[in-house]
Amino acid sequence: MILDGKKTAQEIRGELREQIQAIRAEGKRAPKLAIVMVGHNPASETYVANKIKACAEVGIEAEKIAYDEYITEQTLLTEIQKLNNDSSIDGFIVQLPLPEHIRESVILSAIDYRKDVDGLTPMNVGRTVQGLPAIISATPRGIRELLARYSIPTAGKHVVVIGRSNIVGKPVALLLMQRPYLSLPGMSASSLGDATVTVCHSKTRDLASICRTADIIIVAAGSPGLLTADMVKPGATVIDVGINRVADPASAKGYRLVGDVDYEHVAPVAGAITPVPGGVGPMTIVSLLQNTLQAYNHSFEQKH
Ligand code: BQF
Repeated sequence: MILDGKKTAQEIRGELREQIQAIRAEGKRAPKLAIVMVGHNPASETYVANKIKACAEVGIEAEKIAYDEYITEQTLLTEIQKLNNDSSIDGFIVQLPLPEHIRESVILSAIDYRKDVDGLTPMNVGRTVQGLPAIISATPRGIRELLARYSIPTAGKHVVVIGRSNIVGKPVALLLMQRPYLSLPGMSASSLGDATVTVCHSKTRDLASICRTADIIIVAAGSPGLLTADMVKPGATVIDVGINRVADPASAKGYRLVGDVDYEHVAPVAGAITPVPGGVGPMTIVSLLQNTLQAYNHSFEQKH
């Protein structure tokens, strides 16, 4: 079975669009997302364009705020303070990666957690750890939603996560090991969570044997073709988070996207698998929209 993230994300956008239409029908303003972009990394430009287009489709107002790649950390912090204090903006993200001279941790820590719709601030991560209401980071939320919509339970299952980044590996491991009833508002009720999670990384010994014991493998290593067929138990679910550009003179753009999974050989062994493109990527974008609506609803509870 192919876990079609493109189609699932489209369905969720339809649901969001209706929810936002209902809000507008009450005479309330539209939710608004701001996207801070520093410099001009071509991949980031594409991602930001994807986000702006998705916002338009559901009725979220989007504003791109672009800065020169030489902006100082201090100036960027000042700009973030302005967004924190701007009541017309429900949520904002700082598109990653940032240029080398800007410390990602310093920037992320400055974002008001109530507006942190990427769910990457220490506050949202810590609140997630403690099972408190929080904004969940976009890719883990998208993965959980995809599993939920395909009725793939995680309770009691062995989930192997490959990759330990702050953006994907660590938070997805945390999310799937959670007690589900301590989970967060805005999520469809489900049997997700309660997994036994193993997190693997570049120093892990005998990755292949660990993977072969997995019911669900989540690959977020940034290494094309890392997961091969011999590492997958027949019938296991394979979630490919990798987005790698490989040169392809035959394609119009000169490259094509491949994941971290040797799809051709793994797909016949796996019980369910996400393609790249069209798997986790679109789910990540739609999670950002869900998080923005969550931040908007919360701001109305507080102030209006
Ligand atoms: C698809 C991202 C690495 C580093 C920073 C749809 C996206 C990608 C693929 C997308 C990503 C990856 C994003 C597909 C946003 C996901 O059809 O397969 C959408 O736009 N993404 C990002 O903002 O920053 C990244 C990956």
